[in-house]
Amino acid sequence: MGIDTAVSSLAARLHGGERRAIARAITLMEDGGPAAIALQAAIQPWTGRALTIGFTGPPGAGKSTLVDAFVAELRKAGRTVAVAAVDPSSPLSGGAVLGDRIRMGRHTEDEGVFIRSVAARGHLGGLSETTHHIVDVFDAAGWDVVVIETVGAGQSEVEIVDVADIRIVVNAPGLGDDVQAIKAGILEIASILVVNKADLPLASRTVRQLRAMLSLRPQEQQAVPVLETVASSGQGVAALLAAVDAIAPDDPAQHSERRRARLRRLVAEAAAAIVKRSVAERQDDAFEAMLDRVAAGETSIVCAAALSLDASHLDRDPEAARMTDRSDAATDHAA
Ligand SMILES: Nc1nc2c(ncn2[C@@H]2O[C@H](COP(=O)(O)OP(=O)(O)OP(=O)(O)O)[C@@H](O)[C@H]2O)c(=O)[nH]1
Ligand SMILES: [Mg+2]
Repeated sequence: MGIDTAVSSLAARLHGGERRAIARAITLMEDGGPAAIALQAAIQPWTGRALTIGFTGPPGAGKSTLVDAFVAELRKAGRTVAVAAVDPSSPLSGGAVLGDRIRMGRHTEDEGVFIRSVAARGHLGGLSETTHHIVDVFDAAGWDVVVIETVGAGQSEVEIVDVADIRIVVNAPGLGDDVQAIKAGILEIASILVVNKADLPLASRTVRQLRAMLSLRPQEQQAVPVLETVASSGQGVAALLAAVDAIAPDDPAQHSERRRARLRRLVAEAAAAIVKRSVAERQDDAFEAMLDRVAAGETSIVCAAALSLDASHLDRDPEAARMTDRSDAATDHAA
C-alpha cells in the first residue's frame, strides 16, 4: 500500500473515532516524515470543532491533578475529552508509558477519555510543533474537548495562545516567592487564573496578590477570573468548568480567525526550517567566498544571510522537494 492510500485510510479511521487509529496517528506525528505531513493535510478539513483548553503553570502547582479532576467534571456532563500532557522531563518520544506525572489513572477504562503524554521535543518545556499536530488529530477524531497540559517555562506560555482557545494558568501558594514566581508574560495570556491547593494556609494571600496584579493590567485583563481549587478533592472544579463555558468562544468567526493565525505561524516555522537546512548545507564556491568576506569583516552576518536567500539552492533541498504540493505534480503530469 502506498503512502497516500495508507494515510487516507488512517485518516478515515481516526475521523470515525477509532482509538487505535488515533494512537497510530499520534505516533506518526511524533516520528515526523512524509506520512505525518500527508496526514496533517488529510485531517485539516475536520479540525476546528473541539474546544481546546490549555493548563499551564509552574512545576508542581497541581496541573495534572487538576486536569484529572476537570476531566471527571466533563465526563459527568457527558462530554468527551482528550488530553495531551506535554512532559518536559521525558527524553523519549511517545507516550507509551504514562508516568507518575500524569496522575490520571482513574480514567483509563473510560471510552470517553483519551490521555497521551507527549515529549516536549524542540524547545525545553515548550509546546513542540508536534503538540499542534496531536491537537489536530484529537480534534479531527471528534473529541468535544481537547486539554493540553504544559509546564509554564519561557516560551510555552506564549505558544499556548496559538493552540488553546482558553488558557488556564495554575498557581499554588508557597511556590518559590509566591506570585513573584509567575513570569511577566503569563498574566497577559491567562483566560482564567487558578490558585490550586486552596487547602493550604497561604492560598488566600496568593489570590489577593493575583487580584492586585490584575488590577494594574489593562481593562480587559481585569475581568480575568481568579478561582480557588483543591484539585485533590475536586473542590472548586465545577466552578472552573462553569467559568470555562462562560468564556468559550461560540462565535465561529473568532474561532476560525485564531486557527488561521495558527496556520500562518506553522507555515512560517516550516519555511524557516527548510531555509535553515538548505543554507547550512551550502557548499558552493559563491557561498564559501561570502563566508570569507564575513570572516574578514567585509560584510555582516545579516547581509550574508539575506544574500544567501537566493532561492536557487533551495531546489536541492531533498525535504523541500519531497514536500512540494502534490497538486502541482498532478498538474505537471496532466500537461
Ligand atoms: N494539598 C494539595 N496538594 C495538591 C493539590 N493538587 C495537587 N496536589 C499535590 O501536588 C503535587 C504535584 O501535583 P501535580 O498534579 O503532579 O502537579 P503538576 O503541576 O502537574 O506538576 P508537573 O507536571 O511536575 O509540573 C502532588 O503531590 C499532588 O498530590 C491540592 O489541591 N492540594
Ligand atoms: Mg503534571
